[in-house]
Amino acid sequence: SVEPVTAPRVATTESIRLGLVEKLAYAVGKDPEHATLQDWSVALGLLVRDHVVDHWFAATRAGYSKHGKRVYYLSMEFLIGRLLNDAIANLQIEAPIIEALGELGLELKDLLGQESDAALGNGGLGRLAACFLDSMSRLAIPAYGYGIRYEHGLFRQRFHDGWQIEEAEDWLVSGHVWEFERPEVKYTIKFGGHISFDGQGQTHWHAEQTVLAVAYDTPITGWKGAHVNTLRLWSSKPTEILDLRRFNSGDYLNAAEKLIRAETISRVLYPDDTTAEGKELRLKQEFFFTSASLQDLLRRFLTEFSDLKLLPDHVSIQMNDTHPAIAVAELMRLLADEHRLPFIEAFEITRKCLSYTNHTLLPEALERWHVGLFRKVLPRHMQIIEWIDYHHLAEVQGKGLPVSLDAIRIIDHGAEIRMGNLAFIGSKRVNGVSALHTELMKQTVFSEFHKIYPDRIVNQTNGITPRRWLYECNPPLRNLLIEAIGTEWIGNLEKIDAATAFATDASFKEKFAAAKRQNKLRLAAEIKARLGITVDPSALFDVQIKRIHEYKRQLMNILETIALYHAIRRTPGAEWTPRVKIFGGKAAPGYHIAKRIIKLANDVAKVINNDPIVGDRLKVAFLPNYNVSLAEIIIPAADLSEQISTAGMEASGTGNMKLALNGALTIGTLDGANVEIGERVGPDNIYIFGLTAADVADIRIHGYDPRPTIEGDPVLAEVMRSLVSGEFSSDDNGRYHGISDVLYSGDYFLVTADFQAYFQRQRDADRDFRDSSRWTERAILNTTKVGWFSSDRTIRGYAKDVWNVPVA
Ligand code: 26Y
Repeated sequence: SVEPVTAPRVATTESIRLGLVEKLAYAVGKDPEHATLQDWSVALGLLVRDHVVDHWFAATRAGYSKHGKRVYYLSMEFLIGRLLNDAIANLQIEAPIIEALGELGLELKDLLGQESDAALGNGGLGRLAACFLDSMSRLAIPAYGYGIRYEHGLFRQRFHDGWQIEEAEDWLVSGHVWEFERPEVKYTIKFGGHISFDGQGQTHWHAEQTVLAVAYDTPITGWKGAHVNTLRLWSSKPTEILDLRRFNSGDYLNAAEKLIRAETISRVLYPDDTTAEGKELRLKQEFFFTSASLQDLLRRFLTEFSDLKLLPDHVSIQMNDTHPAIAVAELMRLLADEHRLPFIEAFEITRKCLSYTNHTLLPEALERWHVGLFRKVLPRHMQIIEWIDYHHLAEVQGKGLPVSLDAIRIIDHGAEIRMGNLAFIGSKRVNGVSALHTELMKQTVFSEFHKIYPDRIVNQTNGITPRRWLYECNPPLRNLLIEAIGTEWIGNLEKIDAATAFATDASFKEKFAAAKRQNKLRLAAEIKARLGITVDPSALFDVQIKRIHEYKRQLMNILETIALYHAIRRTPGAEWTPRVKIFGGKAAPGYHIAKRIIKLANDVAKVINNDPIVGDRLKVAFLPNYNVSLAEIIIPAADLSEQISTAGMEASGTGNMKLALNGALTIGTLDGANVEIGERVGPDNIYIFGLTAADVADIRIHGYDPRPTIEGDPVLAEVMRSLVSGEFSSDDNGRYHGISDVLYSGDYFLVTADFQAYFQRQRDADRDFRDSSRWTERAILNTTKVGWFSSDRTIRGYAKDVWNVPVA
């Protein structure tokens, strides 16, 4: 037998230098004379990967020997970003690498910049899944992430004349060193066709189409390499390579048709995170990765155990939103049809294994499928869902509780399948992602379910990994913290509170401000390089970075920018706090208003940035193609964090946590996790304004007329006039009439209702920023008081309240 690798290798400058040159030669096929930066980057990636693999094997062996419970995190999206620096940081091998590269005349940061950004997600939900993988490794929970290996991740954004243009993303084109293809790990996935029963209790699904799901594994290194988990992504492949009948008859091109049809399933990430379109391909993607994942985990379970009744003791499956909610029916199908368990037993087991996280209350984002389409794609699952719906209804009726039965049906009036209801009924626990959001879940979408199952809904407030979002992205602040309080906070962020004692220490304050300035210089250089705009690094950097959506109210920020611009022009000689408004974010390609909001921001930027009266008092920079790598540059440089959603609409937010941790003060509404951030940093260190969720609910009931609000506020009225007059669109005066109309007629997101309060809080921030010493103290307190928002804490919560697994 082959001896397993026992102790992970040690990195020395010498071993790294020799290893690099060897990888360059034998894995990349280049000699140092002719190697490009990209070649060196791949060589370094492969070398670091060897170190990761040593730790990975150790973890996998330990997992098998313990026969414990495994956690499976099913998610359509994993917004991972780059992995090289993350692995180097977690393994603590940066110093020898920098030295070895130096000897070769290379710089680490140049090589890091060569890696493509794995953007297999839209935004918050996908990035949360990536932070959770990191924390599950940190806590040594034996876990697998399961998702789709999209050939093309989220589209790349560029601006043409200020309008968003989407381009195909191509992360795999120059090779991805982190994944291991597992051609032997493959499952058949069926679609369509019909069902027959053979009279002996056996059900047969005669599929119309079958494809293969092939595994690709990426190791996820935990802090100090103590544990490494696996992210397993599925790629779709045809079951036969060519249609031989067609091929032999000379029809070469059409012989490849099935191949293309099969590979289409994992071709591209759906770029919409707000409107759930009932598209067939999307449903196929959801079933494709869910079925492959469940087949895989059942196979793993059955290599260790034989009694499927024991499944809930060894398996916890988390559904990241409803995208994998078909798992409820698919697990039942596998248990009942394939493994011959009675339906009722299959249902019991299923409900003990699965749990569901809800990330949104927006009705348009809740998934529903037309029964006709669903039956066509998944005929057997349609039958199973009908069984669950009927069985569950009878169960509830039996309890005689005063609930609306309409609200708890999975199949809504025989026409649509509500995936949220399916997920709820099939789950042991259902959780929201912030205290407020969980409360609203209980009161709104799931209120009837909550009456029946009062213990099922639990809260797990989101978190972020401190490794990527402080240690890796902010070296100046990281080093300062280590100097002041040591290194414990990196693996245990709540310890960062120890630095609170330094908030009034003159020398620490000075160093903190210097670190912020260094980060701002880095961002200023990026703004210069990407947009040609020169910004003053001592100005207040005011940052709003997130997907563009009306409920997130980038529009309100732009209107405030216009109001400030008007005020500066009126009295340029007054005492102004120089500000740079920084925006980043993508609009879904079909979301026309969101795309027009981007155009407005760019139009406003053009006018303001070129107005000599304004000069350095105000600049506006919308950085294109916001992604994880750009976030890593923007976040450490922010002074002010815009979290200004209409109260009740942002489930949690996680950018709010990243920005606060990096010493930005929040200006925000009492929405999502802002509420909990405010509780921790204290009211003096956050700018809260505007309507509460309760106020918003009230207004929605009584109706809102924006006109008196607009006309009663001369500042807002002037801003509105500028939209209509074409002040920012002289080439097309009518361009923003539509936006003006939206605000005048109903203003669903209550931009005008919150404008005045927002404008006032912004002026408070202006005033406070001028006292730079005091501002620095408050920035420090933001950093030191938000340790609770570590995703390590969140995952401990899931481990205890949802999964019932031990943690390190
Ligand atoms: C069904 C399809 C249209 C769809 C695809 C993606 C629907 C929703 C999504 C993604 C939603 C999402 O990213 N939600 C965000 O989740 C974060 C993590 O919990 C929250 O912090 C954030 O408030 C929420 O908007």
